[in-house]
Amino acid sequence: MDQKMFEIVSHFAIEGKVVEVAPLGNGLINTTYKVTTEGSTPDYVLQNVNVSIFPDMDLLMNNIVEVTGHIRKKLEAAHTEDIDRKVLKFIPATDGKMYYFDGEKYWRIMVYIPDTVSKTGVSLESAYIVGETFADFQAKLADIPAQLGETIKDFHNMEWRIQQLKDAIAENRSGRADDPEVKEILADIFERADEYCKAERLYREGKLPKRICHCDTKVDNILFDKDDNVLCVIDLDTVMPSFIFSDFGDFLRSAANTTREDDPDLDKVSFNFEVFKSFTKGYLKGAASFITPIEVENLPYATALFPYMTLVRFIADYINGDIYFRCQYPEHNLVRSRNQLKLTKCVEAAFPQMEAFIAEQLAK
Ligand code: GN1
Ligand code: MG
Repeated sequence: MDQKMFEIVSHFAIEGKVVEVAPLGNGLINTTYKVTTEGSTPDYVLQNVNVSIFPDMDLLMNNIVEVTGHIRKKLEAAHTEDIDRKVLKFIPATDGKMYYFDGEKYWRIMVYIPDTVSKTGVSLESAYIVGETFADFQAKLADIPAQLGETIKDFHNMEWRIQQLKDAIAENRSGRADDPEVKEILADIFERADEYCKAERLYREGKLPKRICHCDTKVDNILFDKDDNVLCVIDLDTVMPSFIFSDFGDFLRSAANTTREDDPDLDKVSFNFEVFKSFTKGYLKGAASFITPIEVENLPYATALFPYMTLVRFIADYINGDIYFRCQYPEHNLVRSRNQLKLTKCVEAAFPQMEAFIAEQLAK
C-alpha cells in the first residue's frame, strides 16, 4: 500500500518531504489518511471520496473551495488570530484541479490542524456550543456570493423522500412492504406526510429561504482545541443550500434522542428536552443576525422533521432490501425505523413546550 499512497500524494502541490501516510479516524463514508512530512512543513489529511454517495466531484470540491474561501475572508476581515486553525485549507493537485483521479478513485488533500480534540456524544454544555457554532457557520455563509450546488440531489427534500418511499413500495423488491408491521408504520408515515412537506410548500410560496447549511450537524464534526474552545467545523461534503431546519433538526435528532438511533428497546427512546433547550439557546444566539420569523416559528417543526425524514429513509431502504444504509443484521433498518417513529411521536408531543421555550428566549 505504501508506495501507492506516496505516489498519490505526489500529485498534489504540497510543501515538504513526505515521510509517512497512515490511516486516520474511522469515517463510514470517505477513507482518510494522515500524511506526515519531515521537519517544520505542515502535515496533511488525504481523503478518498466516496463517489457512489457524492457523484459529482467537481461540484463537491467547488462548494468546499467557495465555502472555506468565504469563511477565510471573514476571519481575515475580523483580524482573527490563528486562521489556519479556524477553517480548513484544501491544496490543489499539480494540474490545478482540487482533486486527483487515479483511474479508479478520487483523492483530495487538506492541511492537517495539529493539537485538536474531537468529541462524540453531547453534554448540555456541548449542545449549547454546537448550536452556537453551527448557527455561526450559517451566519458566516449567509452572504456568500457563489451559487453552490447540491452534493446529494434533494438530500433533505421531504417531498422527494416521500416519493422515494412510494417508489420503494410500488416496486417492493424485498416483499417487505406486505409485512403487517411495515404497513402500520407506513400508515403512520402517510398520515403525516402533508404536514411534514410544509417546508417545500413555504419555499415555493417564496416565504422560506434556502441558505448554505452543513447538513450533517453533530458534535463529531467540530474540532476543539486542548482548552475546549471551538476551532472549526469539518466534514464539509454535505454543505449545500437547504433550509436552516437541516442543521437545527438533524443535530437534535441524534443529540436529543435519549438513546442511539438503532436501539431496539423503544422504552429507552425519548426526547431529551434539556438538550433541546441548551442547543436552541446556543443556536438562537448564533443565528440572531440572519434568522427570520418564519424560520424561528418552524423550529419545533424542524425538530420533528428529522426523525420523521430519517424514518422515511430507513423504511424505504428496508423495503428496497437494504441497499443504502449499512446493516449489521436483516432487521436493522426496521429497528431503526421503529426507533425514529417513536422519537417523532415524542417530539410531536413536546410541541407546546418547545414553542413556549422559544417564545421565552425571544422575549429576553
Ligand atoms: C448517514 O454516515 P452518517 O451516519 O454520517 C446519512 C445521514 C443520516 C444518517 C443516519 C450522506 O450519515 O443523512 O441522517 O446516516 N448520510 C448520508 O444514521 O446519507
Ligand atoms: Mg458524516
